[in-house]
Amino acid sequence: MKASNLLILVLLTICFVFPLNYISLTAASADDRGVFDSQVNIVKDQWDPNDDTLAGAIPLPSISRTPQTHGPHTLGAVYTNGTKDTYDWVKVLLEGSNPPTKCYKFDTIGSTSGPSTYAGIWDSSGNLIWEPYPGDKPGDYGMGNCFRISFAPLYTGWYYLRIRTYVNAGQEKTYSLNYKELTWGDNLGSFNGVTVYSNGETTCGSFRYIPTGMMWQCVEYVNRYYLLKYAKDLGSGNARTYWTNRDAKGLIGYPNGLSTTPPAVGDIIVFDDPSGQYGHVAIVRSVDLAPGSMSIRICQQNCFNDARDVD
Ligand SMILES: [Ca+2]
Repeated sequence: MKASNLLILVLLTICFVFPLNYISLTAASADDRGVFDSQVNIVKDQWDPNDDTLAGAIPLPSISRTPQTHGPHTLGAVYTNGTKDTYDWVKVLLEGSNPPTKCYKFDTIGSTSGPSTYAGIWDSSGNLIWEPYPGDKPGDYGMGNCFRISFAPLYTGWYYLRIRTYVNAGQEKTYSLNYKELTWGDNLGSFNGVTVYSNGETTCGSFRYIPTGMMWQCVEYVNRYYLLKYAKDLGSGNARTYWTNRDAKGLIGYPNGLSTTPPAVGDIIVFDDPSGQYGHVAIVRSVDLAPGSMSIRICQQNCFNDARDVD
């Protein structure tokens, strides 16, 4: 048995990578608010109407790993000239490179009523450069009334965030914007010389790719490990598919609880996902078969996103 050809399935009722991806906008409620807005002269917030355009974007204070909040803002105000407050623009100076080494998170988590917020990121020339789910609520992840974006810039400069209400722009909506730099890209240590990087938060998808996958998901680490240690290209796919597609990947599966072959260092552990979506993968880093202390240790990305991922 070659260590690189062993695959084990472990059924767990956890998903390390992403929460379930519900979409739960209540359209009837949103429509009701839209009618309501057109009939009431809502008091505008302190940044209106200047922040209605990119040119009037409100600069955010220097971004750091300490969470900060800007607001509250109220969208949907009807100005005395009859126009509406449809957009709020903010701008922020972000550090970037190609490939990126930093990732930032923007969200309106905490907003629990009214229509959902919706946002994208523009450059200083007014070009939309980041909208993780075009046509959908970007980064919403089923939180209903919020958006959430993680963004890894490819260059250093000013970036512009435009916030509006989802479906019907211009609806009344009060929200606060949360923002911070993630720990994404931090070197957490290494196993057999293959570096483990922090994904920042398990709920963040950077949507930045290197040949071994999305930086820094669990699958990317396993792919990079096999490429560097075994010169083996495992391809792509969500973590759980490393079990179901094991034949195509040139791997041999050993079902958990059924196989009598113990795992070996360098093997892949595949964790299933009860929702049938993402799952999780990790590399076996040590095996103890002694009676009484029988255990394995694993090395992984995007579980704890701290030193425990290599411990
Ligand atoms: Ca505005």
